Amino acid sequence: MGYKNNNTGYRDGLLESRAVIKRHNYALLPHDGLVKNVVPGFENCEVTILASPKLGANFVDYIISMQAGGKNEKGFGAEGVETFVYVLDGKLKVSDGMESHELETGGYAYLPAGVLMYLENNQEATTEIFLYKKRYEPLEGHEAHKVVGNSNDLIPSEYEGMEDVLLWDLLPTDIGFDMNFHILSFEPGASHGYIETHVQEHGAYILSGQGMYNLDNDWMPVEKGDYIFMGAYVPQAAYAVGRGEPLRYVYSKDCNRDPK
Ligand code: UGY
Ligand code: MN
Repeated sequence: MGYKNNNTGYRDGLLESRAVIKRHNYALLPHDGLVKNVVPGFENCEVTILASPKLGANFVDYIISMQAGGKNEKGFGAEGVETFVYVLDGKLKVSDGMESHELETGGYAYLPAGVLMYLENNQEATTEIFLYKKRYEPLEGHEAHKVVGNSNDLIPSEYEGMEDVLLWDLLPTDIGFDMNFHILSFEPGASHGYIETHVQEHGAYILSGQGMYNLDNDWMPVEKGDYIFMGAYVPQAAYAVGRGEPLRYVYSKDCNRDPK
């Protein structure tokens, strides 16, 4: 049967298709394909840039192996830019230029926009960190503030009522913060309850385990050390495979803002 739209609103047939606009953007960067990048200011550090605006992300993620003496003396961040660091393995000294904190594996620090972050490997052995920066979206009457903690000291909650999926919130949920960092952990065999589609972006670094990850309705194998960028509205879900460790990842998620 024919279909006609003569701009009078009159249609004389059945609709045979529904429009789809595909603008989904995601990336899976397996650990064995990562390369080293030179980032000025980082000394004795092997830096890998992960998601960046070139990929469509509103943030930049890095994996950094800090060798003995590894540091960034000029400070990380900029005016209007917030920063976050998570210690994957080792010991890290982090400072806002006034006060320094000693972090161990699982430790993290958030510094609000405009406060430079100084990092220094705090041991002879290599320290591995996951580093993040993003332009802060201010909200009148509210502010973010420095946060220092260790994920091992936090109590996770059951994710959407599933006892084999646990969620940690690393940062406060108050609306001065325009993003949060979380850890999500799936016991082998556990999965998301449904394929999520949402406006927020994620940069996720896999801390342990193995799984299958659904990105825009394609399932792909992932494992410890891999990195996933999920742009806004990318359909996404995971299930954990294997018998040993949980599939666990640390990830960022923007929040608390009305899109402009
Ligand atoms: O918080 C989240 O949106 C999370 N459940 N997304 C994800 O794991 N891909
Ligand atoms: Mn999500």
